[in-house]
Amino acid sequence: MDIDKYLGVFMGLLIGDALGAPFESGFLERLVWRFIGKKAGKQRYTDDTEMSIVLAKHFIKYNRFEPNILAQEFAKEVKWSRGYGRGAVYILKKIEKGMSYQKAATLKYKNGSFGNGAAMRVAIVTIALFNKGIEEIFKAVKNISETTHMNQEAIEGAKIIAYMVYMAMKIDINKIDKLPSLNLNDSILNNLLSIVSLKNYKEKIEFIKESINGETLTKSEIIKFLGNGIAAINSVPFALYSALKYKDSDIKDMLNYIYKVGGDTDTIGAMAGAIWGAINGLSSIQKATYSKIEGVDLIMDLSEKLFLAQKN
Ligand code: R7I
Ligand code: MG
Ligand code: MG
Repeated sequence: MDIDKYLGVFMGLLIGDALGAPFESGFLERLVWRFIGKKAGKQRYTDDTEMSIVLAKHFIKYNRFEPNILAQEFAKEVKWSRGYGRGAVYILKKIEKGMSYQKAATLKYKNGSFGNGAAMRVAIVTIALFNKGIEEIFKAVKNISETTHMNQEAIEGAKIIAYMVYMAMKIDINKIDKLPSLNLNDSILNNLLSIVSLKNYKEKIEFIKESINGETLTKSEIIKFLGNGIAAINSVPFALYSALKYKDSDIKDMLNYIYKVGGDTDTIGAMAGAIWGAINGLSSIQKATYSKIEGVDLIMDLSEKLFLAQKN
């Protein structure tokens, strides 16, 4: 596997998150971000990237994922200024005080959170375990999701993003022109459907299959048919639609489209950014796109270390 794709995944996630943060949610959130959204002149990243960094550092240290330790590490890192979900903060505070994640994760919502917090960081699981294959990745996705998200919808959303990144890593862009894009979209979506078990995801992916090769969906169509909110079921499908629709375009065009639709812009940007980066690699992103974003050197360093770790 090419290091450019490792860099592409993590940088795509960072870029989608940091550039999307100023557009997230409603008026109040955007107002707050106007005051705290810059750090030393650079655009701040949010919880999406922060949790991904924790995952990457964890894997680099242990060369595997240990959910109990990971839950503690997530908990230690939480800062309100990164814009965490309210349920996530609640759970992580309990874990920090010594409660097991198995207990904490269903305290606030009895079936566990259906938010997209497991899906937003899951691309890192795919690149860390890429050489181990998809079954190992799926096992880890479930275990890692459950440290904060016990809800089946949240876990399924994470599984979908993990698999999309996995398939995207395998696409050879030098050959993409020779493959009719129409067939590529169809085969990716068919593969995806084969691993999805929840009906509401299946329906949305079927809808994407029907619409992906037509006109780009408008804002109101996205909101009506796919959703653009904080629940995994309302953000994962839109992220994968955007990544497939814009895979041959500049990452900025994809992100501008996502930000215009609005809603959970940082997270949808992070998930789509990771998939886009897995297809195209960092070398396809102009430096100017990320030159004013916080954390670029760190993300590059962690991506390289993950790349080297998977060789072992
Ligand atoms: O899923 P999570 O980590 O949130 C990630 C989102 C991303 O957009 C980040 O950028 C950040 O902004 O937050 O955090 P949770 O708090 O677990 O879930 C997010 C929200 O979904 C919660 O604050 C609730 O509003 C809602 N939610 C639920 N509401 C009712 N019942 C999640 N699960 C439930 C539920 O079971
Ligand atoms: Mg965020
Ligand atoms: Mg978000």
